[in-house]
Amino acid sequence: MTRVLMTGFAPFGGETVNPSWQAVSALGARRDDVAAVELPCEFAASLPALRRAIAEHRPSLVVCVGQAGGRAEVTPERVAINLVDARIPDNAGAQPIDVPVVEDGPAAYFTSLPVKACVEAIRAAGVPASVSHTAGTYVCNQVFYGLMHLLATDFPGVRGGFVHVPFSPEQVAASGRAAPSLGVDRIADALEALADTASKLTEDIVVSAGVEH
Ligand code: PCA
Repeated sequence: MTRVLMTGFAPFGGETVNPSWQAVSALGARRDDVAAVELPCEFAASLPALRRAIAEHRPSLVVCVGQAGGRAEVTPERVAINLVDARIPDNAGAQPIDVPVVEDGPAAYFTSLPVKACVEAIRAAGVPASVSHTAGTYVCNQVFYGLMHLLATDFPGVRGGFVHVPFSPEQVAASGRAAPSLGVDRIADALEALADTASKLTEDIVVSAGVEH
């Protein structure tokens, strides 16, 4: 049985909840083979916490999840870049600008999740989804890049990737902002479909996920 480590983030940017952790903890409660761990939304502490979680749980698959407020879909990320450029301070007050995640690391890493097959499986579970080609330049991209670097250097054979999820309805209601949202149970359904697909498939399917910008 594949053991999956799934992480979500602590609330940040003035929010009181983070849908990534709400959904990941719900899935961890549903499934014995999914270990759920919350990461701090702090540049200095997030990757050490991720490394500890991988060392403790020894998963064969690692899926890190974060909030992308404003997105309407669950978006498996395809590429992590070696760059931090923080829009707002993190939860420890740090706001690094234009620094690499890993000094002298490669410019980017691709996910090792079959993101297109995962998108199809999430849609089949009734949740809107699409492949994303940018995880941003904040803590989520840092964790995604750091995860892929860690797996490449220290945990051969372990696969991993990152997924961004929309606001939860309670966040939108609390702020009164006109932003799309998805219920936490539906996000958990999406993450479950993604974990099951990624556990089964090592090669992605060939369908277009290209977008025009
Ligand atoms: N989202 C932020 C960091 C933590 C989170 O949940 C991001 O997209 O970088």
